[in-house]
Amino acid sequence: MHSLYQSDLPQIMGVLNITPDSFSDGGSFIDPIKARSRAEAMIEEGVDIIDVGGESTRPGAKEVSINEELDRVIPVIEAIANLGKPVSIDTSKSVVMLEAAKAGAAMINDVRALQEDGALESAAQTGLPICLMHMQGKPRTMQTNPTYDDVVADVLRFLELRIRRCEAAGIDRSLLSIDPGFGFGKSLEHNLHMLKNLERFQNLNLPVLVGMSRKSMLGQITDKPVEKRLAAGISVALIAAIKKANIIRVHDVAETRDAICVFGAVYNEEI
Ligand code: 7PM
Repeated sequence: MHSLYQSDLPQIMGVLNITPDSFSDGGSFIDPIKARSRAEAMIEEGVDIIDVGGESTRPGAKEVSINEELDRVIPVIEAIANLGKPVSIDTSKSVVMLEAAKAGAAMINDVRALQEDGALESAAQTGLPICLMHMQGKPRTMQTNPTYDDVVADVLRFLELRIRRCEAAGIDRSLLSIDPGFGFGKSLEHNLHMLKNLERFQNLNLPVLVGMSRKSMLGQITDKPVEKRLAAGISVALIAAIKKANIIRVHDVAETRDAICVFGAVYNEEI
């Protein structure tokens, strides 16, 4: 049995958070065996890329030390790198990029678009594909008063600049993808305007990745807490698919995949 999921449909990136607050063991102990079963479950559900993140970038979150982030993510990457699906490392830290690559990571996902010290050079050194995401401000304060002239134009200009810096550092353009960074220094209006105009991000001729799963924009729209945002998350994922997103980053792999599969079956190359 196989579904009607077509190759022109977006890839599903599944979130495997290994921050202590997201794995309810309490404390800072993260069990690679538990993480591996979560990864296996996502593969069952049809995930295409597994995104491992050890730094909480939630608005207001405090920063994580290099050693703490390494202790969280490296054992997990080692435990899941041989499951047959590419693993991406959600990090901004140069050392974490290098160590994750050695541990078997197949992609770098950086919410700070390689702006931290040494990140550009280290990412280049790994030779891995890279997702460059836009964020305004820093996680602790970014939601205070986000301001843009034209959010899509401003985000595009930033991403273009980062692409040029990557190319200057010797990274082949074909390794890059871009992400407008939903919720990262954006009001609800900014987020909605970006989603409505998502096709404009295709102008850079690079794969477009989006992540809206469980985010507060969905809470603002539905007035529901994080554990009741599944339907809203599927809805925005579907809109992103219609607007030609190439990779969709979600917590709920099976449900999102079904929704996008239906879209593909109905429209089958017509849009
Ligand atoms: C805790 C709170 C952990 C919030 C993680 C988060 C994106 C990302 C994140 C995104 C890309 C979340 C965020 N969001 N990477 N990493 N795009 N490329 O809500 O939108 O998942 S972390």
